[in-house]
Amino acid sequence: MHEHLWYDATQVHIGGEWRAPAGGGQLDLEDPSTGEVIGTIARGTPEDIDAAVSAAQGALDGDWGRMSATERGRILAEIGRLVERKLDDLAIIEATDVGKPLTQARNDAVALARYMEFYAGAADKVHGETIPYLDGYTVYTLREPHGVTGHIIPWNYPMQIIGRSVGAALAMGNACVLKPAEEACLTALAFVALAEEAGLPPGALNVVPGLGEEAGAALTAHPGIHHISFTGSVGVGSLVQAAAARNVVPVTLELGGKSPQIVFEDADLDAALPFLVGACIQNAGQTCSASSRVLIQRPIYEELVERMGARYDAMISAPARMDSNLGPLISARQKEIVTAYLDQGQDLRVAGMGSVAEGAPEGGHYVPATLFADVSPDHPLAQEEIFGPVQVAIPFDTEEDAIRIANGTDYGLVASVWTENGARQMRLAKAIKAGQVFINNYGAGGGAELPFGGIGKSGHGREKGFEALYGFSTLKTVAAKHG
Ligand code: TXE
Repeated sequence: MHEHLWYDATQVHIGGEWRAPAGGGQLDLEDPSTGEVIGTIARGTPEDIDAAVSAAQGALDGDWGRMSATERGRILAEIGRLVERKLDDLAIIEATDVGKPLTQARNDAVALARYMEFYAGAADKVHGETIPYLDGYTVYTLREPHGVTGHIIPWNYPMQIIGRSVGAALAMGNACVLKPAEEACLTALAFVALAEEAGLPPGALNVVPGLGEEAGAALTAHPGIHHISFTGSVGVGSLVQAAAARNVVPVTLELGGKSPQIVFEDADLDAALPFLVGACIQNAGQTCSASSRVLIQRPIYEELVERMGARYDAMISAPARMDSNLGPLISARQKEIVTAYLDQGQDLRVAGMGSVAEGAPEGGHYVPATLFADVSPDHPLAQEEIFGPVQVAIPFDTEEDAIRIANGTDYGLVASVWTENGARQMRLAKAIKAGQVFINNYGAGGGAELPFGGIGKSGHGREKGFEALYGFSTLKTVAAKHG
């Protein structure tokens, strides 16, 4: 499938060059919509990671390290323009690779361009400060890049995650080594080619696809890495943090969640309804911020469950190119995980269930979107991240109940509150344990400006917005004694 494209998926990209992975290994590239192998991708090795880290360090010691923040911003702006020119191509690549409907893949490409635009403008606006001190001193702070930053990303939103992590790291003048997921690495390779066409110096961004336990583990353990940004599962996040601890390197972990939407009886249900369902089933539920729990106050519970259920009944899982509201899951393994959760819900009330499109290829990884109702807050389906189009509805009576249930998981990524009562909005915004709380919306359109990250098992550190620029830099205090 690669012949008409501007990158080579069978190679790694290091120091501005395409090369065969050390060892020459290849991995199968599967189309999740059909289950068919449609090509191969490079199996990067620890040797490739080593070369990529050296190339990144070389860029820091060379042109990239000496470049002004304004100039870095101009390059990011140009990358954004090139991404915009390739929106349709990038959307098709991502839709094929991840199995997500074309419209959603196109939104991701638009978001990638927007991240470049945001971080382009921000690059020269991160300032230090002067600090009043003893007589005879001048004290000020400098914001400096960490150096070589490692980025390990998952398969669910490659373009968005590249935008928010690599974009911010480059804006601050770091040099990046990106290890995309083995299930979906094509847009990462497409991106680095566009970035260099836009003027990014060789070595400032290196992309090494490969297996997590091989290329990924080599990156996290590498002594030449100065910061690691990881998005993925809790289990691997904990391994990444442990590896980073051995080299005493800071990490940003973004690890998913069990995000609640809380609907009070005075809410505008017509406005809420599309968000209640859409925020869970987007990307077939494979979203870290998926709102997989909906907490509904008792007086409106039955009505709302019925209305949500009707939306589920109408949902059709279909191949990405058919652009229905739901695509397949990423892999046979992910389908197994989600199916096992559906089995655990056998005794629960099913309030709505979609179907798989007629003619959807047998080998595609489809599951019907499912809404379970009357689920106890401590049921595994209400506690564990499913990462599929599966949502639970939980009734509650009082505001205190709602807060207790919302906060009653190990996660704390996103939450939303639907109520017209302003005082209640403020109380809940404070009481809910999460990195982002939305009032009468969910996600606020995903704006690049909005800091994002979690607490608890959802991880730590913040990406997006200006916050990311602080995370991808270190602060130096300069105290000059001049008498
Ligand atoms: O994630 P992994 P998987 C959750 C979700 C999903 C589950 C498993 O619940 O069902 O995780 O998904 C790399 N050292 N999320 O298996 O394994 C790997 O190559 C270094 C939530 O896909 O965590 C890939 O690039 N790196 C999440 C990345 O880590 C390693 C998104 C993520 O893979 C590694 C994805 C190792 N030892 C899954 N092992 C979210 N927060 O959105 C793997 N990797």
